[in-house]
Amino acid sequence: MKKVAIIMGSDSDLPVLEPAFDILKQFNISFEVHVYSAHRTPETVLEFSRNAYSNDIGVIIAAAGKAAHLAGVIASHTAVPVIGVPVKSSTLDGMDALLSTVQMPGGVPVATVAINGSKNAALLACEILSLSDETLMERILEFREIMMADVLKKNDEVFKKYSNL
Ligand code: RP5
Repeated sequence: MKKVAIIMGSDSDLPVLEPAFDILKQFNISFEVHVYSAHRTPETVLEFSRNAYSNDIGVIIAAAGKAAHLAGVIASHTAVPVIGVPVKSSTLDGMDALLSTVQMPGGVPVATVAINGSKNAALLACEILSLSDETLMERILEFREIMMADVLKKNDEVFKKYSNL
């Protein structure tokens, strides 16, 4: 199976990406992690993006804060799917990164998740890879079943504790 690449604009973004590492490990997906910045290391970002497909990368997760151009710049140099994670790292509460990541011009898509939404970025990456791997698809469906059971268990508890019938 192809691997996932997680790119972040700064090592200060690392805490936001921990949930993505956990999910990918949980689903046994190989992944590589880099600190590359669209603004501070533009040549490295270009080289990484151009070689992503031949390096057997199936999905790229790109996380950045502030003027977050990383995901868009990567997407402009490769047709490997790019998932953007806007990072809350400034006085603007992540809105700057959200808009910089999500507002891509037509023709160069970036699948943008919520601010700091690296868990969903990893799950989406798993879903993309699962299209060519039935076992992975089954594991994702199992994950959903467990999530559903957890929520319904909480519903029972809350219903019993707070309802006043
Ligand atoms: C962005 O600027 C990074 O992705 C990070 O979220 C933000 C701040 O970077 P540092 O100044 O902490 O390195 O490029």
